[in-house]
Amino acid sequence: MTAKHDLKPIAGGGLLDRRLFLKKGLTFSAVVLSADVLAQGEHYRPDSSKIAGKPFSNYGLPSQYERETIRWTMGNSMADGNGVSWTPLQDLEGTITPNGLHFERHHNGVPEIDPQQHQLLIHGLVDKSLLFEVEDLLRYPMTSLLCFIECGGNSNAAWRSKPIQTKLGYFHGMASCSEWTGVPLRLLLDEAKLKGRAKWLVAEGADASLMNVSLPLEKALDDCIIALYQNGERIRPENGYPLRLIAPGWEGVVNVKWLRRLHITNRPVMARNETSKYTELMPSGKARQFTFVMEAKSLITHPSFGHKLDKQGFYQISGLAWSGHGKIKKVEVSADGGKTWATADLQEPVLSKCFTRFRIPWQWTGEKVILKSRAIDETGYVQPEREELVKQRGTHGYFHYNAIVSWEIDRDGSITHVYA
Ligand SMILES: Nc1nc2c(c(=O)[nH]1)N[C@H]1C(S)=C(S)[C@@H](COP(=O)(O)O)O[C@H]1N2
Ligand SMILES: [Mo]
Repeated sequence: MTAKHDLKPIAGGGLLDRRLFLKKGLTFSAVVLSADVLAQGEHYRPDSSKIAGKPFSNYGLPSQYERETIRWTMGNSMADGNGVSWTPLQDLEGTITPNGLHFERHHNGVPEIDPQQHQLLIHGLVDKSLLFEVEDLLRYPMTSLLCFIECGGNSNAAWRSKPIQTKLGYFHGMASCSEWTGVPLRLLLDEAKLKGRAKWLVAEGADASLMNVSLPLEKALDDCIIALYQNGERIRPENGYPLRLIAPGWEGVVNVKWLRRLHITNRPVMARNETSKYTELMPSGKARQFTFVMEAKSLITHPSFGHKLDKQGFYQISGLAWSGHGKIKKVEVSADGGKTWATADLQEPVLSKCFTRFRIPWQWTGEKVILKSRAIDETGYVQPEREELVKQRGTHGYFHYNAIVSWEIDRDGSITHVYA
């Protein structure tokens, strides 16, 4: 593609003004059609228009030509069904993750739960213990919210001393974004009447791992929901059917799936996933614990590793940014390895604790360049460079990696992941 217009870069490496597309008279295709080709095109009858199409289907699937847009699955030997499947962020656009591509993280497989047999118990430091059938919850007032879920272990390969060469989704794809609908947790806790000493709740799943974690009641009463629906349909088994906890902006592990019990307590239970896991040894020799919020991050999804630029000229750089602290305020992009930055366009609506799509036009002149993106959230927090993050957190880290990601575009248009 070439754009013959006012293509004066606004930053190094050929970055163009984000408002370029608002201008009239842009041409993105250099080809001028001959009269012959034009006539042929006008009268051509594609094969698909010569016979009746296929019948209706009860549940739609993607086109057979999109079969490579799949989750990449990775089990481990710690337990049956323990592992991850990654969202192919490099192949998707917009902000919503299709349900079949939402990342998965299970500690002991996906349980098969009959909603008629499933119950949610709320007990402990409450005046009234409550037991809900799924049917009961379906009759409660509901609310919908769009938010990302990101595993605290997402991007952990980037702590390694050498940059991993793999597709974006295979090391940053433990993050997905959906519209979740369910009952505000506050409603249920108000009904149970919390005792004065109540400070925490311990949420437990009904899967074989009986995974449990502690959550401060402050968060539970703020914006958590007991979700029953995901992007309009009932939650998929992989993501917690028939119900799960959603704690917007907080690390994936507290979003307990197949939720069966909320035990109200006055202190955390010190479960495996908040002591031995999801804690981090800092350079001081002390460990951080209960680092719930996922801090601002951004990724250029296109172009990224595995894509190839086949010619010089015009491209649109596209990516995702999000912050567990609120809205994304700004995303800046660099095409010269971080020397100069230009502000990207943010796709509306920009929502709190939700994926935000950013885009910026770019003219590639065939030179070797390094692309980077950096997110700034509404608290003023700026996504750090890798060097800065390592300085703060040392190299024993595994969780909460959120440094700037750099892609090097070589002269032949191939793309490598670099630390720059
Ligand atoms: N019951 C239960 N809940 C769970 C888990 C689990 O294994 N069992 N995994 C947790 C972790 S570590 C993450 S990152 C998220 C992943 O949610 P997803 O599989 O819907 O993407 O679920 C959390 N909730
Ligand atoms: Mo996780």
